[in-house]
Amino acid sequence: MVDVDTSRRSPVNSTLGDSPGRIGIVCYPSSGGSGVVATELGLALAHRGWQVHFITYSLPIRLQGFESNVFFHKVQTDDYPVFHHPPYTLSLAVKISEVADLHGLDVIHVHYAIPHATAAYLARAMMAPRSLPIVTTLHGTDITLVGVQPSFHKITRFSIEESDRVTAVSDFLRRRTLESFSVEREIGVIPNFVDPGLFRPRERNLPFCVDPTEKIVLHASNFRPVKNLPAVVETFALLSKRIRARLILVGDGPERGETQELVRAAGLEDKVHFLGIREGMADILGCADLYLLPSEHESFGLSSLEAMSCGVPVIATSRGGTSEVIESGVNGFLSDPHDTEGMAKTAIEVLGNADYGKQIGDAAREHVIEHYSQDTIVSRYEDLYQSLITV
Ligand code: GMT
Repeated sequence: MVDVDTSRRSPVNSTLGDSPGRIGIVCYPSSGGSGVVATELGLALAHRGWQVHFITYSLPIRLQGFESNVFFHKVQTDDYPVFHHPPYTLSLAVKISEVADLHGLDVIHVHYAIPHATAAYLARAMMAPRSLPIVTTLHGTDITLVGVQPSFHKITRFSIEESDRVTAVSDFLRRRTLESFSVEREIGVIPNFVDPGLFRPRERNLPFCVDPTEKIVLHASNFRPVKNLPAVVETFALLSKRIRARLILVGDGPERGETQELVRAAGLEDKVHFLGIREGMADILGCADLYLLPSEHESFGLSSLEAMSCGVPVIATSRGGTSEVIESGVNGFLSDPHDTEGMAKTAIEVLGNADYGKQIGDAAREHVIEHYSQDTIVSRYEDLYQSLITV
């Protein structure tokens, strides 16, 4: 991987020998699901010979180390006292157009509509008459929470309309987008994916989980209100009255302080670990006994997919697109996210009966391998790009 100075190079043409092409990927570099999907997609494409250019304000969390065919372009914003906020969208648009020109990008794929799809639209307009096909992938809150806000609604709709291809990570999100924005265009569904070779069952190796008779309950998120952290703590408080267990919380965000307070108030400090943002999620997930994701809604639920791939039984919210992935009682469980008693009851059944837990976990892994393997889903994105490059 190279941090490229794009400012002094001459344009290259789009002929790349055996390489399928050059792609720019725009995403949020933080630990949120959209950035993780974008990064894993870019890395997988690079392994397939694509030249991949990440364009973000910092190095994406899963883009550590050096990889061939992978380039990183930092978006620099310039501040000035007159600005209340530096206009990131403009700096991003300029950077996209520079990278596209200098490296001969065949396509730009933006993850999370706001403001990335708008910046890509501006970049394409600045580059005319040279074309730059735009693929926009909608991930969830860009539509359900942010894009629908009055100050963003019109520009979100416009940017979706102006993209050459639009995908959503679930049919729930596709339908929600059509309803909320009255767009008439086609939106394809390409679900989240996982590498089952990496996300696999593992021996327990967490230093603070030394007691093999103690069950490990896990939750990972960006600690935003939509993740419903109080339900995680409440469910754990109820189940831990019956089962010897430990709760591991991975990630960070605005609700962390309140969550710590809830844990303290419930007298669970000695049983709950806050790990913060971590690399190596596969290692952590692979040794859990149960994964909780009681969000207010999830368009897909990438973290629960990763847990399922590790053979870990999941209790996830029933609101959103999770029912497209989980068949409740067969390869995981769906629950109203506020029914903490119901979730605790299910958790006790799963954790209290190792055979039952293994049955659900095995079914989950099998389901993921069959439908959500990286190899299969990345090929679908490649087909999408090829349909734009060859027209
Ligand atoms: O809310 C998050 O977890 C972050 C957010 C994001 O865009 O980074 O996640 C969304 O995208 C993920 C990847 O496609 C989906 O798996 C999540 O379900 C979705 N989150 C929500 O819909 C709340």
